[in-house]
Amino acid sequence: MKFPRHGEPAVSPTPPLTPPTPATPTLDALDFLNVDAELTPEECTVRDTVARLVNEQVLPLIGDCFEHARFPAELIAVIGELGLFGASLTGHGCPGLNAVSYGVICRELERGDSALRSLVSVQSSLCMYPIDAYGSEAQRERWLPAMARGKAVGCFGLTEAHGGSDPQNMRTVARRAGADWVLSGAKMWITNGPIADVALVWAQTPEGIRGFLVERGTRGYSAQEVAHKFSLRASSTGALFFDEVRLPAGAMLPQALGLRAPLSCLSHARFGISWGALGAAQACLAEALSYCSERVLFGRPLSHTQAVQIRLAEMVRSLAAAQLVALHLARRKDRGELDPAQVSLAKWNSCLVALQIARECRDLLGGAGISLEHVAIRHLLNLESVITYEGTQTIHQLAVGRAITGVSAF
Ligand code: TGC
Ligand code: FAD
Repeated sequence: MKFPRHGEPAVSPTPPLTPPTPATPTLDALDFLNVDAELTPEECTVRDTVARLVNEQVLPLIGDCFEHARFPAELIAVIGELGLFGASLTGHGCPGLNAVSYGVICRELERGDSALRSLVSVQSSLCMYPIDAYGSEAQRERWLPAMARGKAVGCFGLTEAHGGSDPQNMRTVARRAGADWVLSGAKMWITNGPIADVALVWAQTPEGIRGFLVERGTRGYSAQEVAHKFSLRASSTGALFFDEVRLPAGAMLPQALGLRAPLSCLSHARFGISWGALGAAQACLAEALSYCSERVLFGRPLSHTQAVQIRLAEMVRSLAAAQLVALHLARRKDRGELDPAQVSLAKWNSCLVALQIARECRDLLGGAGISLEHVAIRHLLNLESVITYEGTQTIHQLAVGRAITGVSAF
């Protein structure tokens, strides 16, 4: 045995590392279980159309919009021309696409930014859907064709400043004044509020909660942008104020009475979020994969280390499972078999999965992860809103808890 002489290294120096062999992935991290292979040709066409819009017209500008808190209003017309507003509705200029197609639209848009999915969620599920389901024919004709083309924008005013989780406790009221109504109160955190041509406002009446269509410019109605947001900065969010706003009888949605009506709209929008949030997660994961395969530390790319592969694999696992849940939910929705508590489970699951993935990806990028040069921090900050609006995580956990125990613990 040869002992090292004084001054010689005890072990031979590490031989120079051979350059890593080029990686050849065999499966797609963003769709590990090939869930998209289950899409019909029509659903694929919808996906590819929205993907092109996002790649060509959203991604080049969205980082700047986020940084400067600018809502990209120029995209409204483009989205309208593609028929993405009110896509699930039939008639009045709407294409009558199925639930999977609506999900795919939400996913692709949110791969760009949650602000754009928010725009479409509110316009489609929270404004056009209730006008279609609960409105008069005159209200449908007045608003649906214009909203479908992006010529008019709507918003949905349910939340009030004293507690959005408990909308039954709203203080906005509408009282009858002859044939008219007089609306008083305020709404808070309303997506599209400052830019909306029409606000669907939910108010207490002597008969129960009712919905009213309030047009921009109506005397006593004003909207104010919410400042200082550090999330959804490319979305327009506002407070709405109603100071004795006089509305004609035709402003009330005749078929909507009670909290059931706004909650039914939320079921549609929450379904869309269960797909949408996964688009944000895909964007973050794609970025982190590429970064980790190029970032060389300690002589090898990050993606060649066990710890990083385990973290990437964990993200793929939770994303793939959430994708299956979303697709299953969509097919059930198309068959009319969906229970609202199932939507709660999916909305909660997708938001949590996406938020965890965004945070993990942000971390894998190290210091670069806090820069808007990369997408992770933007999606991470957006997802803090997405997990809060349309019912917080706790609200959805309690909805699932109620469904499995029969006891309401809200
Ligand atoms: P509850 O007793 O549960 O229900 C009252 C009536 O409504 C029916 N119902 C539903 N119907 C359809 N779809 C649903 N999801 C429904 N949930 C309940 C229910 O059957 C009942 O009908 P009926 O005929 O017996 O009267 O009412 P509750 O007061 O106990 O409410 C429970 C709770 C907490 C779940 C509800 O208040 C709730 O969901 N709170 C969260 C509020 C929320 O999500 N707000 C969202 C505001 S909009 C928004 O955030 C838009 S952001 C959009 C974007 O930018 O993308
Ligand atoms: P609260 O209801 O005050 O909740 C505070 C905390 O208490 C939360 O953690 C919640 O989970 C918890 N909590 C509540 N109840 C319970 C309970 N029983 N047990 C245990 N914990 C509980 N609303 C609209 O109407 N239209 C819109 O277009 C819209 N857009 C939005 C856009 C953005 C960017 C944001 C941030 C919000 C938007 N909202 C909108 C409002 C959103 O729906 C509410 O923020 C949400 O419902 C929560 O209400 P809140 O903020 O008042 O929180």
